[in-house]
Amino acid sequence: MKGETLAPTQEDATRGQECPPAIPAGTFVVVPAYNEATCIERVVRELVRVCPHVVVVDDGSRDGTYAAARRAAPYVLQHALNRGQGAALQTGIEFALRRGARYVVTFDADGQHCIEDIAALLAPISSGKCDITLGSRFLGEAVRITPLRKAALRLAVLFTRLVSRIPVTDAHNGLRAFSRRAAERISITNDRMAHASEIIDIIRQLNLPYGEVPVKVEYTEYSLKKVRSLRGAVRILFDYFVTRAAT
Ligand SMILES: Nc1nc2c(ncn2[C@@H]2O[C@H](COP(=O)(O)OP(=O)(O)O)[C@@H](O)[C@H]2O)c(=O)[nH]1
Ligand SMILES: [Mg+2]
Repeated sequence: MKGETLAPTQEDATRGQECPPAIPAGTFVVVPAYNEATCIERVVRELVRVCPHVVVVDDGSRDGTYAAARRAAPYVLQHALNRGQGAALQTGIEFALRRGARYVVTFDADGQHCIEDIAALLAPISSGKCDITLGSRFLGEAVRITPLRKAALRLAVLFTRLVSRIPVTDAHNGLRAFSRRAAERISITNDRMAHASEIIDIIRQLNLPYGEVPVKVEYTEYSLKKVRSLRGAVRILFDYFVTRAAT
């Protein structure tokens, strides 16, 4: 297993014909969505311009997320009840695999991620360098966030490094990519937000080759409104240890 910072090569950038630019054929983008009616349609419309296989998993939203996603996405799945981001991702990944996905990308519904980063995440996987790439907002340009949020994210990184013993630089970034082989082997059992740490644990347990790729996270007014409270962070820790004890 190796964990390095990976930048795309020219050869990587020209691979793939089905969904230009530079996104390899057989890529499925899984978008977990919970109460994102105001932005899901725009996010999906931008995604389908670069990749035809976009799977939205409406996680039991109480607003118009499902209807908005249906207007733009080729595939929309729905949880009858809100189960959490981890469960929504697992549902979407299983669907993508059943549809024959060769690569699976996970992409948040709130417009925080940049479409241009997807190709860079996939390049090291399609060229066989690794099976998983994790987006890191701390490897590229300086991130413009409040000192408190930065401290919380750094703490999450420190915690992950200590507990999972994987030297990541960003522990809770929703932008990731998996080869089919990795997606088949990873089974997210933590329904809620602690799935991010669980994925990193699985990388270590299965000794999967992984790399980190610099990505940009856009902190829009909308996404900042949803920033988690201290109670939310404690809940993530609690969920993480419960899952760990059970596996
Ligand atoms: N907060 C939350 N997000 C969910 C849930 N289910 C799916 N999601 C989606 O998971 C993604 C990340 O959620 P968000 O709250 O923005 O987390 P953050 O960006 O990591 O702080 C978004 O696309 C949400 O719509 C859920 O139960 N709670
Ligand atoms: Mg967000």
